[in-house]
Amino acid sequence: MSKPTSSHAYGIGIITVIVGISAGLAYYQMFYLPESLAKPSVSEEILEPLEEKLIEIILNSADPNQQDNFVPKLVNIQLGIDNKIIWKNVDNTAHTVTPDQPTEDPYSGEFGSHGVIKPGDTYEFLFTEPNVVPYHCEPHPWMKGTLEITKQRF
Ligand SMILES: [Cu+2]
Repeated sequence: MSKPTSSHAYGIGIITVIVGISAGLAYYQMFYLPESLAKPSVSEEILEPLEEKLIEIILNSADPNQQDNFVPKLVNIQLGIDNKIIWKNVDNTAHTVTPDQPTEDPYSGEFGSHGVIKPGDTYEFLFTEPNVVPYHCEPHPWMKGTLEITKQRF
């Protein structure tokens, strides 16, 4: 006598769970997922900085006895001023720009040249957030540089 009632309640319970899961999935796909995949909004002046910062990989950089390789070695960068950095390899050996620790910019993604920068080639990266990034050259680990990215100073 109580059996039909309990199986009825059981059925409603299952439907409730299914509806709940579908609603959750729909929310995840329509709202949560696009938002988490979308790039963060970055102000126009940071996306289009006034200047580019040039770092040269100078001749004979592969020589461990040569002091200078990434020139300049320590670079202060201001967001909105010169936060687009270009490495130009003016050496006759291929080099890399590789962060000492994996470094990601929320807008530009993973920092570092994937593969080598051949003689005459460039590698560029746009930083959009303050950070301190020590980096090196993978084949010649004595080649070291540091970037200090700060907010614009007025
Ligand atoms: Cu190198």
